[in-house]
Formats: sequence, C-alpha cells, structure tokens
Amino acid sequence: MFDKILIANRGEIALRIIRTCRELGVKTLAIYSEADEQSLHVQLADEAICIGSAPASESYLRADRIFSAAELGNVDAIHPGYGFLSENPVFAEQCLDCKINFIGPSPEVIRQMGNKAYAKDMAKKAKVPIVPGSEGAIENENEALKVAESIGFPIIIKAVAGGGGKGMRLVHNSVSFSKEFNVARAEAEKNFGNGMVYIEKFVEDPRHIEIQIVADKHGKVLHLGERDCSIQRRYQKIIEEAPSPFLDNNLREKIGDAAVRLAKQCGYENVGTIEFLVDKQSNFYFMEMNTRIQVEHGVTEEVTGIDLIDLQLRIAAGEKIPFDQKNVKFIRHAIECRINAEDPERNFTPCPGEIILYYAPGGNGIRVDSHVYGGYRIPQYYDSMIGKLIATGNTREIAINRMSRALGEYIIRGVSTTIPFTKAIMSDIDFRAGHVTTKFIEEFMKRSNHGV
Ligand code: MV4
Repeated sequence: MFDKILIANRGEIALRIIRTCRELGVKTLAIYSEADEQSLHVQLADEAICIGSAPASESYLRADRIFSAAELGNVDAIHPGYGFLSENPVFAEQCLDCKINFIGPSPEVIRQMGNKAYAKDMAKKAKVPIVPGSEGAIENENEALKVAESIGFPIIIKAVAGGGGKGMRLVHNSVSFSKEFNVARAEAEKNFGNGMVYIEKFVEDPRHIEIQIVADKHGKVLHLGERDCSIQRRYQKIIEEAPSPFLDNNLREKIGDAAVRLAKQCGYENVGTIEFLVDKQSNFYFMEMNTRIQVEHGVTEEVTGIDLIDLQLRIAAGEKIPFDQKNVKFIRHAIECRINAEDPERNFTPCPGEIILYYAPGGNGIRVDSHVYGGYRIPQYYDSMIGKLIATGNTREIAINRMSRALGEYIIRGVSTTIPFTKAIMSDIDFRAGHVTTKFIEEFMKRSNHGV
C-alpha cells in the first residue's frame, strides 16, 4: 500500500478520500486554492499546500503546480477525485512520467473512452448493444442525412469529444437536418476543440442506468450492480438510487455482464462506470464510459458494503480484488439526494455565500457526505453541490421514508438549497411507484408548483 498520496481535488470528495486513507494508514497531502483556505479537506489532511488563486484554471486545473506539490510532499500516488483533471489523459500520463502512481485507469483507456465514437466501436466489438446510428464520426452532410433517413427520425447528433449531454442536438425531420448538423459541428468545434460528430437514433423517454465496474491489474473484472440516475435536470443528476426499481435480476445480470465484457475489451483497470439507456421494452444500449470515481459511488457502497475508495487504492497499488462476483450481494436499498446551494424557485440559480447555521441529519441508515459547516462560506468559483445525503433501508419504501425524515431534519440557513425540492419528490406518487425516467423532473415541475 502507498505511504502517502496527494488528493488533486476539493470539497466532499477530497474529504471522502482522506477518510479512507486514514483508515488504511495512508498519509494525505491536500492541495487547495486561496478560496479554500477554510475548507475541511485542508484541516483534515495530514499536510496541505496552497497551489494558486480561486479560479480552477489557476489552481485545481494546474497540473504543473500539482506536480510541484507532489514533489515537495514526496507522494507515491495522486488521487484525482471526479471533475477537474480526473479524466485528462495528459495529466494521467504526466503522473506516470514522474513515477507517481495515478489512481485510475491507464492514460490510453482514458483517451479512448473520451472519444465517444471510439467507445461505441469498442462496445460493438465487445458485443454490447449500441443505439443504431453512424459508424463512428461523420463529416459529410449528405452522407449524414442518408444515415439519418435510413435509421429514421427523430435522431440525435452528438459530439465525439462531448459526453454528459454536452453538445447534443435532437433533430425531428429531414427539413431541419442540414441546419442542425452544421450548428452541431460548429458548437463541437467551439466547446471541445473537435468538430467531429456522430448520429444516433433518438431513444424516447429512456431510463439512465449505470453499472459500477471494478477491475484489478491481474485480469479480474467484476460489476457491483447498477445505479438508476434517471432523475436529472439539464443533465445534472439530482437523485440516484440502487437497485433500480425497473430492473429484475435477469436484466440486471444481462447489463452487468455486458459492462464487464466492455471493461475487459478495453483493458480497463481500477473503478469505472458504464452508462446505458434502457427503453420501455427493456432494451438497453451503451451510452458512454466514465473512467473516474463518480459523485454517486456512495449509493453502491451502501448497497454492497464495499468501500470503493479503498478498492481504488488497493488496485492502483497492485493488490488483487479480495472477492469474487458471487460474493457481491445487493442486500439493501439506497437513495441519494444531492444537496446543492441553488434556489429551485429561481430556476436553480447558484447561491454562494455564508452558511450561518448548519445541522446535518443522522440516525439509523443515514449517511451525509459533505464538506460544509456552520460559518463556512461557499465560494462562487466551483460547482454548487455542498453535500450528498444517502438513506439506506431494507426496502425501497423504507429508504424513501427515511430520506424524507432526514431531509426534514436538515438545517441549512444563509443560502437556498435543493433540500425542499428533493423532499417534495419523496412524496410524489410517481416517484414512490418507481415510475422514473429521464422525463421525470420536467413532468414533476409541471404538476407541482415549482414552475419552470
Ligand atoms: C440519448 C438520448 C436518447 N437517445 N441518446 C444525455 C446525456 C448523455 N449521457 C446521453 N444523453 C442522452 N442520450 C439517444 N440516442 C437521451 C439522452 C438524455 C438523457 C440521458 C440520460 C439521462 C438524462 C437524459 C436527459 C435527456 C436526454
């Protein structure tokens, strides 16, 4: 195991990593920006180094300064967390060049999965179902129209370098195709520096189901079941849960096996997530692969009892996964609500500022992963997530009731949060019935008085 690691992140995920490191006896070096001097990750790490001013482009995204800190601290490895440099293949490569372990997959796999057309091709090779569409990127407008007409409208145009919903365009008919195709290419060029796009049949009203994968350096690849992340707003997840109320054991095993096949096909190592769309008829299609630990990993930890950060460190240090697929049991039901400093009454505008009073819920089956406290000032420079509340119970109904109870206990004064919004969802009839698709939030906003 490592002696000391650098955590190239901030907020709740930095704390989450520090906690497992302390349990394992691994020393931690935090990095921070001038805006994060008062942050808990700085307080709780063994050592901390300030690497720049508040904007991420001057601190958490500055690989050169992170390597200076790594050298000063003489660390064995870097944990990138999520966001920031976590899926940057150049950063992963530079770690290896400096003889520092990167806690994640190889730079090659990060680069390959970052290209969404390439990733789809890998899925096809691994006999994982994909949405019908163009074979790889498509540059010629006339050819693109031919593909669209052969698969049938509506179709969706996606950026090869996109992901997470960024740079997608829905096209309903051939009349608007030419315009949309050219806008998509121009936007892809502007946003990702890569104008390549590909085409897919549009899957109507799907569920977002993702499979947690773990893979060690010795060829063992397992899945830890799914998370249902269908409840999203503008591609931002709001609520995640496991098991999915939509999957039966047969479909769970089929999607899980498909995810394992893909991870093996691309020589994956460490933990990762494979996203699928699942339609009304239970057809499932590969969407994209995330080569990092995800925000919602705690849901899987609660359901399986497995510490995913512990696994990440062990795998990166060369240890074998200490269990087999047959030992992975999905015993309980877990639901996570993201707590964001945003005002749901004002179109979810971010609300940075000082938290003047803070009391987090607790009790049976409640887990709060957060870096904030009373008197903490939420900086305006980073994302608005200030914590994650996870409720676990033996059944989905118990987990929902527990979540509702915990949200009612949560006190955050000084900034608006999404707590009341998620609490209203817990009482929603469709949510309680498990009728959740990617259209849920839109429909919930219409029938509740949350406006638009
Ligand atoms: C789709 C789709 C329908 N058909 N692809 C959005 C995020 C990105 N990971 C993929 N996304 C979608 N791709 C086809 N061919 C619908 C979505 C989508 C969506 C996916 C997951 C969760 C929420 C979503 C909300 C709107 C659209």
